[in-house]
Amino acid sequence: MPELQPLLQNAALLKVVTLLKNAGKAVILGHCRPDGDAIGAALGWAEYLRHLGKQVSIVMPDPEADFLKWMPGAQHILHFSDDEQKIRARKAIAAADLLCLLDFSQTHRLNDEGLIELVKMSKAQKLMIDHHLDPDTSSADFTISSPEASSTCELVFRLIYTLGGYDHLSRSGACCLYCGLMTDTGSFAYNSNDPDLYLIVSLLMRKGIDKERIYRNIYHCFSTNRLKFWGFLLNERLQFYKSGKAAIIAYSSSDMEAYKYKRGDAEGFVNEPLKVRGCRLSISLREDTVVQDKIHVSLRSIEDVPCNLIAQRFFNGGGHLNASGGELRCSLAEAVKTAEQAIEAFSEQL
Ligand SMILES: [Mn+2]
Repeated sequence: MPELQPLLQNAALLKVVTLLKNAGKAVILGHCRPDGDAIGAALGWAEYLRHLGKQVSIVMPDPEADFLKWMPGAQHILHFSDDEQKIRARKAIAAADLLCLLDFSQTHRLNDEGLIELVKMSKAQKLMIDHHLDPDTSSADFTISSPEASSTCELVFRLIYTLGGYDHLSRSGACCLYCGLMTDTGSFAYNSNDPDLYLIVSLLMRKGIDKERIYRNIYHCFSTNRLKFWGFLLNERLQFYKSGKAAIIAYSSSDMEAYKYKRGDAEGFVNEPLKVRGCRLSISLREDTVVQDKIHVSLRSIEDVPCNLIAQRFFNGGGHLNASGGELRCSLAEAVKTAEQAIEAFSEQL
């Protein structure tokens, strides 16, 4: 049976051990609009830190989508966007001697000036664990960055395993970490060719998690409105370009209103066009429901089509090779034009 290799060795491992040993009160932070990986990693890591005897709070800039609320422990996460919880979050951060920055590589991903400032000014030791590109190592005392990892949950699992914490991992903790592995790989459809990933899955399964139930909780949780909204987007708002090699989905806040859109309802839709044979790039443009002329951009691709470069050059964003995001400040119609230019500019690579 192959063995899972340690995540860190020697000096690096010692540094993390020392960081943890010196900490009594920890706060775990994740990125805005936290996904299954951010929430899963935070909950899994929190369990381990509590096992070490630390007092732990989890602070997210804003709430997770409804389909993640069932995750064990999610109900105790503090949302900085909530006035009452913000007070508790501020207190926890002020009292913390360790801040763990999970699933983001740049503090602007906290997306709240007040929260960013709190983290920057904090005298606590900071540990960043992340798998995004270009980590801002200056924002943490120690950074575990591994862009080739499937997910932050994978890194957190490997770290817990390396630190000897696997035996103490509970079924709930395993369930949370599995969620991140599953959601960040589209249920092992991409970013998941590392054979060691399945060693980790096996080790998580040995904790008694019900992965079929987890799958249903995450993916088979549509409201009737959401499913009909997807049908509407497919029929009315999806355009193909370059003989089907690229796609743009553009929808307005009034489209969302018509289908009683709830946060998370469009989650995953950007992947749909890639189901078409030969489609290699999908760009989704979503109008903000509150701020005028603000467009949320999401990009997905396959193989060597560089979403991250397209996001950088055209959409004020970045991310991974096959999954990136960005933002435009313009009308939806102008955003479509920008996306068409992006497809034109990268047509050689399609
Ligand atoms: Mn992630």
